[in-house]
Amino acid sequence: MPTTADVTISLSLRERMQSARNVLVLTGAGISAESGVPTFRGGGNTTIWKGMPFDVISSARMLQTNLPAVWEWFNYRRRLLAALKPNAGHLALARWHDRFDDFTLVTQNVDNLHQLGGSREVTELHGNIWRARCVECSTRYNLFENEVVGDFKEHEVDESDEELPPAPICEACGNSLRPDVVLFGELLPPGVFERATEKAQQCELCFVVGTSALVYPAASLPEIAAGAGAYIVEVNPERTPLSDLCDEVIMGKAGEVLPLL
Ligand code: BJW
Ligand code: ZN
Repeated sequence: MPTTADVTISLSLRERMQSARNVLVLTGAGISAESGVPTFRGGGNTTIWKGMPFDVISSARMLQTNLPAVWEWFNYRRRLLAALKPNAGHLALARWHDRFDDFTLVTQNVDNLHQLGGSREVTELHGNIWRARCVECSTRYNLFENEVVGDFKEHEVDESDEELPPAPICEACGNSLRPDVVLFGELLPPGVFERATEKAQQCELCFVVGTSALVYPAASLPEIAAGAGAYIVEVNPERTPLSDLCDEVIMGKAGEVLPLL
């Protein structure tokens, strides 16, 4: 399996890019790293927030036991994101919508940067950090641009032991709102993974960009594409558990590699 360490694009891949009609891209946190969004894992590190690994605070269990803490973690992340912009990797993929007859962009990211970069029809496997939904009636709320929604207000991150503000309340039914993201131990939104699977089975060329490929079911999409005969290309400065399955591994940053393609 060729590994392109100096970020030159193989002739075979160039030719495939020219002839492909049906292309699927799966992205992860790494594509947003060059925008300044911290990744969850990578480089031997795991994101820790207030002493909690992210898979503890971003979990179904934490939602049940401490919803205000979950809100605080997501408020903190939204505040970080508000100042960040899509990078050359997001912008390159946005152009691919017009380049291929059938282009599917599937992201595990909740940061909305693909959409801000001009991508349309983004399949969001893990939801979107700029939405909230009611735990009871599932009414959805838009949190864009720090908009105040219902009782929801942004709260400063408080390092003290003071009691956290309660979760915001649903205007429709009075129950609590939660971030509209998929936490560990939760099911993906109905139908979303099924549609992505269908596209993975149909694509000729599949790119896996900036994901550690550790989280399922997202990481199974390139496996499904490979099983159906697609040519798989990974773009990541580090190898992942999927690297051996790939036909080509381009070891580089998404913002540098994708514009070259
Ligand atoms: C660059 C770069 C640059 C750096 N350019 N690259 C099978 C076995 C065991 C467990 C399971 C299983 N199937 C399912 C599970 C349970 C679990 C799971 O997968 N666990 C594994 C960790 C073992 N999955 C789930 O719980 C899922 N639900 C589910 O399966 O439901 C059924 C079920 C229910 C109950 C029990 C069992 C099954 C839901 C998963 C939801 C994941 N949610 C999160 C948090 C979202 C909210 C939030 O934002 O906080 O989603 S977790 C976190 O990881 C986030 C990400 O979308 C996801 C993936 O991470 P990603 O994108 O790969 O980022 P990193 O940081 O890991 O990697 C970054 C990469 O970028 C690195 O490789 C860098 O090298 C690279 N990079 N700079 C390109 N410039
Ligand atoms: Zn409600």
